[in-house]
Amino acid sequence: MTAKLPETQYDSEASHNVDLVVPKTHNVVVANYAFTPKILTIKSGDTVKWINKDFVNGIRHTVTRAVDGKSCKTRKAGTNNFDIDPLQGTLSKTFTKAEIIYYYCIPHCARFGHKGSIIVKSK
Ligand SMILES: [Cu+2]
Repeated sequence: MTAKLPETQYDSEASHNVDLVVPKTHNVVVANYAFTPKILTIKSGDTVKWINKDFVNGIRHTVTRAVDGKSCKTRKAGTNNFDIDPLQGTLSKTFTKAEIIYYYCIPHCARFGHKGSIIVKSK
């Protein structure tokens, strides 16, 4: 009779295998002129989905990339703005490299401090 490892031991091994890590989707709720969570930490390969809860009231928000976390006016040169789709009220974007992304909402940043950031960590 051959020896067989218990099932639980197989599960334990698998959970420690980095190659099996599945990319996640993180939701950011956009409501009341705020991004929640305001600062989100993710891993490279993960997707962020912004959901505009104010869309039902006809309020448009944008997710616009900034140079830093202080400015409300500067779009980062050479990068796409990833504005929320005005028809759907949601936006999904996958981040593939370790970096810090600062973003803001064009109509509400200066008045309401409507901005956020994403910290992308390497896998
Ligand atoms: Cu806004």
